[in-house]
Amino acid sequence: MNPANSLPTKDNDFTIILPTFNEQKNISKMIRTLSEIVPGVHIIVSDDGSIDGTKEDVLALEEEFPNVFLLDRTEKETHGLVISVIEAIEMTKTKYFMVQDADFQHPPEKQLDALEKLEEGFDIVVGVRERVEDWPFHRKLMSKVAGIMGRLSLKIRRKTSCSDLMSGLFGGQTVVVQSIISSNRKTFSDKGYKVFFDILKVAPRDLTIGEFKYIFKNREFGESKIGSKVIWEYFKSLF
Ligand SMILES: Nc1nc2c(ncn2[C@@H]2O[C@H](COP(=O)(O)OP(=O)(O)O)[C@@H](O)[C@H]2O)c(=O)[nH]1
Ligand SMILES: [Mg+2]
Repeated sequence: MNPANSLPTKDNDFTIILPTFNEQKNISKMIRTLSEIVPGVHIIVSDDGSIDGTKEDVLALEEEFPNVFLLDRTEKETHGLVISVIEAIEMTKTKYFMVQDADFQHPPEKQLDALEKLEEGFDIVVGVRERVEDWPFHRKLMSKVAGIMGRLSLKIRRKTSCSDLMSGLFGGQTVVVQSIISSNRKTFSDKGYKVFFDILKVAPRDLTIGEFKYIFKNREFGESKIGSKVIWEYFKSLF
């Protein structure tokens, strides 16, 4: 890592939320990488009951990285990406937060771009995919259609929108997003997987959104858990 890429320690300002389900092959490397890029960053790993050693690896790193916290959701009644992320946002104590996949498909160095936008004062900050590496045609098509329908859905609701509603790389001013969540707590469906879109659906119209670009990388290790069932849940959640 080039030290010029690192920010000075900002011990209390920034939390990165990593939702995980069986990410043992990625999680330790991800925690180390993020801590190097943003020294002193707080990390919440929101794990939904992994059985591959993900949780054990996070616990083993907690001593070396005191700002790392495991939110172990194994015993919770409801599982799923949306609820895992929502609960992690609710417990965030720093001024800013970002949500990021744990599998390196979201380039961790882009957290510096995110932090810059957060410090500019945008309510919400989102990484916009300028390109997706090697997705099969059907997944690109579904993502495109989902984006068009999502924008339409927000337009009908007269809500603020952005160039990539399907991005999982997003965050914001913690108190702003926490207050959107607490006023609409019941609307966050446990089965959904696009948290960012669910938040925009219920957010105030004058919300400001800052964007930065990134390339959605291929997964190096482990497998995707997002199948056609969750995509169907998303389509149902549109209207
Ligand atoms: N907590 C939690 N994390 C999940 C769940 N499903 C996927 N994830 C995590 O969410 C991120 C994105 O999931 P992934 O399967 O890579 O989806 P894809 O990149 O859209 O194919 C990864 O860090 C996964 O480990 C879930 O049900 N609960
Ligand atoms: Mg992935």
